[in-house]
Amino acid sequence: MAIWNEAKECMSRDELENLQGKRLVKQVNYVYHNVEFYRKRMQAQGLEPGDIRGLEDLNKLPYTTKDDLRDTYPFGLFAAPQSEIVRIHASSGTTGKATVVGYTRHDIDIWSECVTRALVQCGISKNDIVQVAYGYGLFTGGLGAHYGVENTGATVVPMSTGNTKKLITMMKDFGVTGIMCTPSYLLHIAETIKEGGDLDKIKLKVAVCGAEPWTEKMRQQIEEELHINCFDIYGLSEIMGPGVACDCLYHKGLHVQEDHFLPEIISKDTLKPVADGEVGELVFTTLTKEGIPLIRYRTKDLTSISREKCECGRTTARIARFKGRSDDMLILRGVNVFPSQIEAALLEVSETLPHYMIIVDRVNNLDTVEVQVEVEERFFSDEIRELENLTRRIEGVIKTAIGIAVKVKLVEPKTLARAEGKSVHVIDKRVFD
Ligand code: DLL
Repeated sequence: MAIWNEAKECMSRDELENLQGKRLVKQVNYVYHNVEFYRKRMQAQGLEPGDIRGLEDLNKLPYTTKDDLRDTYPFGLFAAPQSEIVRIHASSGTTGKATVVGYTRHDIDIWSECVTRALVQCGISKNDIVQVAYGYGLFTGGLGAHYGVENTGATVVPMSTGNTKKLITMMKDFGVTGIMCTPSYLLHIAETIKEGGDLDKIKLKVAVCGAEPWTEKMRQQIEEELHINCFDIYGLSEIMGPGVACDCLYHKGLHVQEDHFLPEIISKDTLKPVADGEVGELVFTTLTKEGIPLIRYRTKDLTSISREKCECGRTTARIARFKGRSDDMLILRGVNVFPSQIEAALLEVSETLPHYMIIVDRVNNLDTVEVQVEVEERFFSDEIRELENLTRRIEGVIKTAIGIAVKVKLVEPKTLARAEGKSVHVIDKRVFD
């Protein structure tokens, strides 16, 4: 029997934690004997595999970071020999080298299984036709989603990114019922569908979006605009790719595939675990990975965790919608600001369109922030006073949200660049040296 089938549907927490404990012991043994980096790290702390006897010993283990992956570029953290690695993905680092990950056949099967569970949770079955509009290639989004859709039995249409008109034509002609893409790209697709008067010609019912931070308001907006159910899927290439966690019909947090990925939330300052419900940095230990298993990997994603049973009946832990990343936090005039806070503030103003750009600069040693946001066309033909009033109103809403004054510049629809992959919402021109 394949190892991952040990996890029964809706195990009790005790059963699940028992399984996690056993898998943790096995995974720690595996990395100790197959990855020099981990052997040395553990030895430096006076740790032997035998010291890890279950979940209660997890906090003895050292953390792993993105820098560790960069420092061992390209394959230094691989535990399986090249002959067992059937696929490689890489994520582009903002600085320095890409981080490279490798999968064995078994890893790929588990990945597909995890995406399938997520899709089933979102109501997708073999009766669906699903367009995958994440980028195919080194990014995990395209291929990760692709094999998950196939494994579900649904029909996959591998669109990748890049041709919205063709995507919509096929959506209409094929009777596409599901789509997987970034939420910002789906908003762009929705905009194009409406412009073309195509809304009543599509059969779309479900979207499974992720790969970038977004707000609950944006999720609801997508649902309303396209008359569909829209779900939040999370993942990162270091741990697997899409499907590490996904929300359910109740939208009360993202269920973690806990039999494969052990989550912790830690304080980014003390690095100690925080209580359930408290916001901190999400850390994962892989439990069944063969290619590149990671122990206590610091994701830098900020969220909180709940281990209460969900209304949907699932017992797996849920992580809340992401509050941002500990490393995309902007410090503006000494104040910590997350771009998602500005996005949430903009969504409160009904006249704004969901496309914006935050431009940060430093003039005379003072941080300046300009938020460019698209508003409806009519404001540019109406009296200039209306435009000014709206600008002041938005500046007020943002100031209330983040505590500092920003300059708002309203721009016409379609002025700001549209993303087909991950959207870029911040341009930081400051130089820190
Ligand atoms: O973005 C994997 C993925 C593809 C997830 C498609 C979902 C859908 P990376 O390129 O390694 O992998 O980027 C991982 O993206 O640490 C988060 O900061 C962010 N992220 C991913 N999903 C979400 C989400 C893919 N649902 C990084 N909400 C992660 C917020 C997300 N942030």
